Amino acid sequence: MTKRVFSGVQPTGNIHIGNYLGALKQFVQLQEDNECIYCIVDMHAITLPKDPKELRKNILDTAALYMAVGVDPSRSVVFVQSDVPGHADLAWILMCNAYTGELSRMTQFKDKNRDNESAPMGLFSYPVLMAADILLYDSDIVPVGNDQKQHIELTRDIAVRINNKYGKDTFVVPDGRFLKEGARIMALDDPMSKMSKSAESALSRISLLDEAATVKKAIMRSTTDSDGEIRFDAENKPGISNLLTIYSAFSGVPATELERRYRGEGYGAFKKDLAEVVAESLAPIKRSYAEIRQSEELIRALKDGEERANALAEKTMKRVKERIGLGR
Ligand code: ATP
Ligand code: LTN
Repeated sequence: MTKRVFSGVQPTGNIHIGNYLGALKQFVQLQEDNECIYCIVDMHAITLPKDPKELRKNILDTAALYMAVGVDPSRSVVFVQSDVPGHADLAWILMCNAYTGELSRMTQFKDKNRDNESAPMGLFSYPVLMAADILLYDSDIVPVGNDQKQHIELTRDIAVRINNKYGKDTFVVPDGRFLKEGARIMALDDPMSKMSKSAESALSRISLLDEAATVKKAIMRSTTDSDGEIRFDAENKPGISNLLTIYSAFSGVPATELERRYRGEGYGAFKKDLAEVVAESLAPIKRSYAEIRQSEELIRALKDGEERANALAEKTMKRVKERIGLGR
């Protein structure tokens, strides 16, 4: 039976190989035998202040990147979150069924909320909007990186809670889908924290549109250890283990085989080869991106996605409002 798949990426620029290996790569694979819906979550992006011009540009950049990595808008629904009013509509209903206690335990909120009193409400309720994104489309599967595990659990909890109150088939209870390899790519300059779009140092990440020379510089300078052995050991050798994961994910060669191939070699030679593997993998994405970003097809695809997503969302909202007793 085909399953319904939903996921989203924030249009915040700097989409990196962590986003690709943790999420976007799965988006493409799942299209083969599922009904997929992929969203550019622009309403999530404004939980922290954004320059309007830059945001608008980033929305189209992100949509073009989806397509450049292989998301096919004729098979999957590709659309912009704010083009579908159902997301905010459902988020309110879910907010009335979410607890402030469970939201204050979300680690992403705790990380970004340094100044308690002036943290925007949106930052606090962000995971509820994410739950609305997912539940609005009766999604079965949500492909994401490991950092989203807690948000998926919350989505499931809210769905079950509402089903218990208003009827078992009000919402489909979704499952997260995390890859074994690539679900958590670490920062190149600090392998103890995850690779992030928002980290200050550009050398911490490899963006999908980086030039080969930039890729090489970031990898050659990446933090490793001093024992000189190319061996996977995430606990004691997080830097080299992260590089092995990246190498393996891009080349398809298992990490154990890479260990064997590089036995006795120095980190320098290994890093040089890795830089080539990554740059070669990114080259076709970059070419295809440049073409798609300028094409009319991009705007047409998003318009078509908007219509298809709204049709699905309206059906769910009608059902949910009926169950809850909203409207006439
Ligand atoms: P930031 O790092 O600034 O918090 P982000 O990259 O986590 O932003 P999104 O654009 O919403 O934010 O993430 C898109 C997808 O990429 C999500 O599924 C997320 O789990 C995944 N992802 C993000 N960072 C990594 C990473 N380092 N490794 C693997 N997957 C990741
Ligand atoms: N919260 C996610 C982005 C996101 C998402 C979603 C992912 C918003 N809505 C729905 C999957 C499904 C993040 O910060 N990475």
